[in-house]
This record gives sequence, structure tokens and C-alpha cells, in this order.
Amino acid sequence: MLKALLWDVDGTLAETERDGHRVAFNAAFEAEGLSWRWDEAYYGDLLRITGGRERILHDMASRTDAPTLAQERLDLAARLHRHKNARYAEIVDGGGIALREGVLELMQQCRERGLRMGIATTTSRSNVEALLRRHIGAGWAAWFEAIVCGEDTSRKKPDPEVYERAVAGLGIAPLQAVAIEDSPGGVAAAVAAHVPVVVTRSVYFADVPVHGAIAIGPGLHRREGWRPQPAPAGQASVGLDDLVDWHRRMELVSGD
Ligand code: XBP
Ligand code: MG
Repeated sequence: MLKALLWDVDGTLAETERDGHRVAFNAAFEAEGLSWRWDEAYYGDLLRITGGRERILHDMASRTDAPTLAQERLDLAARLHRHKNARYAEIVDGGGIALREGVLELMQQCRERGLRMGIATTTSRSNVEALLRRHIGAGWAAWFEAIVCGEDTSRKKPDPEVYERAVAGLGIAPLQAVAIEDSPGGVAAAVAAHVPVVVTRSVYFADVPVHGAIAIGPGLHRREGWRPQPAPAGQASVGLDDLVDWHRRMELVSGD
């Protein structure tokens, strides 16, 4: 029986990457006097690296004007990342990032029907805080019984640690949960933790192959384009009944 829903954050709750994190990274580079800029396409490639600090360090490895000493690189990456997160919070606070359609509705359904929720993300806690405070309000944290963020794990997605910690925090078995994810790394993390996963495709991961999900679709806002197809219902969006059904069926689907 389904006992909890585990939400990924970036790409799943909201399209945070292109107009949120990316813009904020560029602002941080500028503030530091660096000419580095990440355009939309290059940032899409960089998303293979999970974790913002790790992403900066990866990018530095191919730059001739990055510090030579390892410690200097680490210090610069930490400084840039702090600045990026502060700028990201400003963008979110200013209303620059909307939740994806259907997300708040599904969360509200979970609350009305007593389905527990958790968060399993590789992003920093401050980013989750900024996003959900803006869209749910000051009491957002009470909606989630387990909140596992980038700082809480020693290895980021696609490592299963974040999902292992989330199900442990909820005191349930992995198969009693459903994860909602958008990226191949996130799907791999959930699958490796034995958590059934539903994929809502996001802008940057619209066509990349994902394997071993129990459902794949374009987003919670529509019932068309999903595999397996949701049962006919009197609503336009995907809701908790659909998740319960996919979880009961436990069919494995892959998508290219
Ligand atoms: C997505 C990530 C994060 C964000 C940036 O995580 O990989 O690194 O891009 O956030 P998820 P930070 O989809 O699991 O939420 O800079 O805080 O890492
Ligand atoms: Mg994601």
C-alpha cells in the first residue's frame, strides 16, 4: 500500500534551473569579477553534475583562468555557491519561479487524504526553503515529514542515499513510497533505493532516456501523454488516485 510521496525539487516542483539557478550562477560569477557565463545550452550539459558546488568545480576543470591550487578552487567554488544561493532566493522571493502546474494541487490532495510527504533532493536546504516558503507559506516544513537535502547526504543523486534517508526518516519500506522525479540521475537514485518512481518530464530532461519508472509523463497538469495511460477520470490533471493506481500496478516503463 502506498504510504508516502517523496518529492524531488529542481525540475519537479518547479522549473528552477534555466531561469533560477543558472541566472544566479551567472550573477555570482559577475560579482566575483569573472567573465564565466553559462548559457542555456551549456547549462543543460552541466546538469549531468548534480550539486551546484560540484557543478562549478567540474566547470573550473576545463578553464585556463581558474585557480591552480586545489584549495583555492574549493574556496572559490564555496564562495560562488553561497552567492548563487543568495541570488536564487532573491529570484524566488521576487516571484520569478512558479511551481509546476498540478504540484500544489497534488500536495493538497495528499494532505486532505492523509498521505504523508517527504522531500528528497540534492539541492541546498536554503533553496528548498526559499521555494516552498514563497509558494506554501511560513509553515511549509510541516507539510513534509522527512526533508533530505544536499547537505544531509555524503553522496548526491544518482546515489540512492537521499532516498534511503527519506524512507528511513518516514519509517517506511522503500516499496511503500512513490518518488516524483524529472532527471535520469534522480530516477536512478530512486530505483537504486528500490523506491518506485513517477517521472514528470522537465525542460532540460524532456527527451533523455529514463529507465525503470512506474509511469512517465509530461507533467501533473495533463492526463494525455502518460505511460501507462491513467484511467479515465473527471479531471484534467494527474492526481493521487492515479499515483495509487500506478503504484498498485507496478508496471515498469522506460522512455527515450
Ligand atoms: C538538482 C541539482 C541541484 C541544483 C542546484 O537537484 O542537481 O544541484 O541544480 O542546487 P534536485 P544547489 O533535482 O535533486 O532537486 O546549487 O543547491 O546544489
Ligand atoms: Mg530534479
